Amino acid sequence: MCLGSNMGDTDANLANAIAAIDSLEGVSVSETSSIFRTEPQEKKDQSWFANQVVSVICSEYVTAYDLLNNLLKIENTLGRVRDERFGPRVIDLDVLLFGNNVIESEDLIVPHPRMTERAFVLVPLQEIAPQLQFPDGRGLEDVLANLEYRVDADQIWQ
Ligand code: PH2
Ligand code: MG
Ligand code: MG
Repeated sequence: MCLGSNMGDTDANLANAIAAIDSLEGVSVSETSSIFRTEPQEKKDQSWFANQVVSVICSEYVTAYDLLNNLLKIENTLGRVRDERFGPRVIDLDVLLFGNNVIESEDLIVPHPRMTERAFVLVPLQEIAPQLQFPDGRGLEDVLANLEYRVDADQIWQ
């Protein structure tokens, strides 16, 4: 999943979210990327984000919807207020992939519909899963090669 924050103590928000995800029943955090400082996308006039990508191992009885609902609860607990779409947020927890599943329901779309356009997702993802393939068979490297972005140390412009 992709974690993002651009309000308050962003790094503490990410760390608190990871601890909360790891303490969910049947879910354990396996890999965590480093934290990147990323230029805001979609809505440009807001603070830069701290973004991080983590992978989790789920018990077989945890569904993508269980995960989604628990992530929404964690967002609320950490003080997320939903007002403006794409606007500033204390914490955003997005399911990117769920194994090789393809889900297109009203509540949840997996793979995340905008992930292949977002360097702030793909660059951290590459750190923890360089060999990753999307359900349609495309590799992470090919998808990144089609994007215009710049990485300098922990900063990502796009
Ligand atoms: N999240 C958004 C909109 N734009 N930009 C960056 N850099 N990072 C984000 O996490 C982000 C964003 C909506 O979820
Ligand atoms: Mg998001
Ligand atoms: Mg979200």
